[in-house]
Amino acid sequence: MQRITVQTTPIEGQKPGTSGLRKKTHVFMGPHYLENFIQSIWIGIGGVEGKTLVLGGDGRYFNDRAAQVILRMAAASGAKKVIVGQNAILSTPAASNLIRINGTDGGIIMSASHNPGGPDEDFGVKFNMPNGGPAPEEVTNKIFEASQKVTSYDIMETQDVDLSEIGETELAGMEIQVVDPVADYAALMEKLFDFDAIRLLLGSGFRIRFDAMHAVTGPYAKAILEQTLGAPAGSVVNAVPSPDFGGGHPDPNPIWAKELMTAMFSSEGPDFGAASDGDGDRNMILGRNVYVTPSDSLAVLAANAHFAPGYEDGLKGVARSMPTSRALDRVAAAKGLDCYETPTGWKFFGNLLDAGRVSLCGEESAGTGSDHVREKDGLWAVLLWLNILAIKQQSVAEIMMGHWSEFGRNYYSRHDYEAVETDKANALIDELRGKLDTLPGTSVSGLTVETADEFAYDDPIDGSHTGQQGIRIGFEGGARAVFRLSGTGTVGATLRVYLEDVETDPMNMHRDAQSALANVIAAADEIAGITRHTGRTEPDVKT
Ligand code: G16
Repeated sequence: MQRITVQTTPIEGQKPGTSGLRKKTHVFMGPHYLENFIQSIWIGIGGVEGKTLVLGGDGRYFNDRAAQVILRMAAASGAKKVIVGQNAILSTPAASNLIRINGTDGGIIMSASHNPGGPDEDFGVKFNMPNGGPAPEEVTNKIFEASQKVTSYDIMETQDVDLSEIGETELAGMEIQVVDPVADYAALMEKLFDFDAIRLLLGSGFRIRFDAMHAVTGPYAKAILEQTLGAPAGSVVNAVPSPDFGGGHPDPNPIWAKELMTAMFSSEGPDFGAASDGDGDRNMILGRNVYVTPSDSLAVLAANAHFAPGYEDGLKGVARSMPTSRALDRVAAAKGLDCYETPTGWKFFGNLLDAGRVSLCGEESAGTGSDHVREKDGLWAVLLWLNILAIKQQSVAEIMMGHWSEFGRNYYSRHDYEAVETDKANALIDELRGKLDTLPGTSVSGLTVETADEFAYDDPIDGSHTGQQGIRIGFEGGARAVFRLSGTGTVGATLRVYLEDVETDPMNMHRDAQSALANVIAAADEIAGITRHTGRTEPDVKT
């Protein structure tokens, strides 16, 4: 075994996006690509010598090989210890938890989240900080700068480390602790939730279906929902993680989780349905014949979290990303809670959670979480829902109806235009930006523009400023359209259009969201010239 120094040259495009660096797998597998980025992480965090890290990933294609490279590089650069999930597997929230309970100097998570996996699909790497949360922009900028200057990296030349057995081993003097990916996470969930109440609910004939989408939450959901809480075997489906997620998109939304939608909208469907994504941080919630939007789910959890032991003293405050619907704000106003609006990206919640300003937060992109870790957490959201259902003894549909009649309903939909040519997408946003001053007061598709601006965020804790976080158009009466480009895609640009309208008349609360939003959709198209710029007449995905 020997340490070697490999000469390299910078590789273009290693700029982390909304959540780490995501590229096509074959790009990551190209010569020096992964190694350059890992070396840039070491430089960006001020070196890895003497440090302890957590390492794991969602098990997608190349996860196992990448883990070996990262371990050999950590050892060659003098890391003290790496705590690795068995077979290099860890869900993102479980990795965040391990970083926190072991007080490590951070961790590396290998995942491209809900993007498909396989040699022709996507791979990703991100660094999480000692608080367990995604690196903030200050650090990702340093990593990117390092990637533009990197000239060499150190790596051990040696055999693979056996990661299949739980226990301690070592690599060139660096300790390696292989841990059960599920145990510590399951123990944390047991502390937060009323497992006895959930057990009673699941023992009473209440049927659930959890779709792990062939991704990382399979083993977690089997252990917690079936083995610990007593859901009948088979309640967790697609539970064995596979490197290409069974050939599907591990994205818990009505489009990609079609199988679950069909089951839940059948006459004999289960009482509760849920799904999670590739790395286990997203969630989708369903009742029989009911789909709960992520924004509504966040609002319902905020209104009812006190039914779970971990939150029985009430919430410190709540936060949502800017494009997320303002259903949460209505709950916060009614309960007298502070409500923060942050840019898209879980990393922006970290300071608020660390400072104790908020204890629950979420995003329209199917992410909900709390101060128990510093990542969004799919299975946590499912367990909080089950805890609430167990205590309230109501169906999901009843909970939604009660919520809307108490707080009002925010109709909401996101329209995605995928793989748009980058120049065309940028031109659309630039044109919108250029006319913001002239929009207020104009009438479009029967709506009058009240406000138009570009969202920027000043972090109330560290004072950092983040600009250009989405164009917001507010209409008289409370409707809203938001435009931004995704920071997680790997092909061209994805234009996201977020559409919302508020309804407080109880007689009008049960409409289909697309029809309820028809005039907002038309106004958004007209204001942004979506068809003119992109040539598209329909979005690729509506959620
Ligand atoms: C990531 C981020 C989320 C963000 C989502 C969508 O989720 O962690 O905070 O909301 O991407 O981002 P964008 O709209 O820029 O594509 P995940 O689950 O992909 O890690």
